[in-house]
Amino acid sequence: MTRDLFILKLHDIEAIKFGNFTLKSGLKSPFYFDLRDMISYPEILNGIVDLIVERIKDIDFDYITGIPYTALPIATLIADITDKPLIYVRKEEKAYGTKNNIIGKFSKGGKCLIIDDLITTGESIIETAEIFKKEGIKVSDVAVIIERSYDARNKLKEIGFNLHSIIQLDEALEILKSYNRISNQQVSDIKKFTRSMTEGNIFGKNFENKLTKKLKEIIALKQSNLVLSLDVDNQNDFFKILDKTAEHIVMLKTHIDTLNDFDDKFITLLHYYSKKYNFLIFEDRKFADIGNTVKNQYRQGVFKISEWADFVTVHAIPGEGILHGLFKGIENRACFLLAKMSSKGNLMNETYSRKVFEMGENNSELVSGYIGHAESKTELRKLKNKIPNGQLLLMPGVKLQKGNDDAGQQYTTVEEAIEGGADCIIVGRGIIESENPGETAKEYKQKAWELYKKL
Ligand code: S5P
Repeated sequence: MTRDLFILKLHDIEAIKFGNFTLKSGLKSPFYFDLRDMISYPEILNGIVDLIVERIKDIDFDYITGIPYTALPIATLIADITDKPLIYVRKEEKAYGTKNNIIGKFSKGGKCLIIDDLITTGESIIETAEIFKKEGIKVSDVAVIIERSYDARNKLKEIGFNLHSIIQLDEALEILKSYNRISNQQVSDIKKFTRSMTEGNIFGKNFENKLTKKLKEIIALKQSNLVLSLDVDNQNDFFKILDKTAEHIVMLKTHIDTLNDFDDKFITLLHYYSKKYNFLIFEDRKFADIGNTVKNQYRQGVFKISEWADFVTVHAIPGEGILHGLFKGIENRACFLLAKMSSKGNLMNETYSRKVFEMGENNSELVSGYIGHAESKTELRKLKNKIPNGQLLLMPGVKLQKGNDDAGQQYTTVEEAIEGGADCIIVGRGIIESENPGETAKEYKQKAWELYKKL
């Protein structure tokens, strides 16, 4: 069997699937591999055995093992063809008697070839090799069917193992694409996903901090993606609107310096509402100075923002010192970086946004996500695809209808925002200028959630 045919057959039997999968770690993956059922298809099983036998023909080894369960029957067939003794590590540790974790006959000093179906982190291969090592069996070669992470190859190399794979993820994608089984978009989504998984642990790395997690929990709990931007100039209007809208929102965004009658009571009441209705507080301060200055702006002055706001907005333009200045010594606070503004003619181009994402990824304990706007869902999707896994995209400039204001604000619709990948929509005047802000907030919430659920 050729490698092309093998991959197509795996796709036929749904051992390779594409879509939207939630992994054990909670990460959303655009693809999923599960080769367990392959053993029930003799043609596929024989095909892969032939491909592996061909791949390992120049390797010198005394024993062969397969990592239970999936790779064990495969290794058995290979043992037969290559005429090598089969041994394997029991999956459950033996609870009594001699602590013999290796099944089969072997002598110390022998060399064992390990077979596995998929390699992701390399952890199970390393664990197996450790057990062999304790019993005096050497390991230097590992053969796998699908290699879906490149970091694992380097990790194995560092400890002296050669990895022989039948097919790498990128090759499998190319094959499936050339037979029209998947689209270019899917290929680029998957590549983006695997690229964003760094440091060897393909499914472990997630750039999500505690506050991001909390916000995601509230989104799920309240079934809402709505952030209300409550831009009014007095407390009376502020709390009148908040009272009607609080049950529908996941986060309240403030511009505290536009209130004419700010006092400490404002914060007390704001906290009361945030607890009662379970939303987070987001002061849209847009810090943009050197670390030392923002440190004081954040902690001091009339507003003492660091004391009450869960999140703030930050411009990345001064460099990452701004993040260190803001958050040094402060716990349970995070920010959103401005990646692409909604105002007409803003100077944030693609290169700028990419650098912002890099800064956010490198400081993910402080950065929960990004503010990004695009006129269409295609454009927004492009932006979203560059965002590190686990971090959020919040989109301002959203109304029920497209349009502009007379000061450069550009609006696009809830559909474009959510279908383009926004995790939350930030809505201000669309709600607060309506006759009935409570009803309108509910309408935005429901509309966004319906679309979000379908993704
Ligand atoms: O690019 C941006 C970033 C932000 S945070 N464009 C924005 O409009 N915002 C903020 O979102 C803006 O400061 C305002 O508070 C809110 C949008 O309000 P609206 O009334 O235009 O919906």
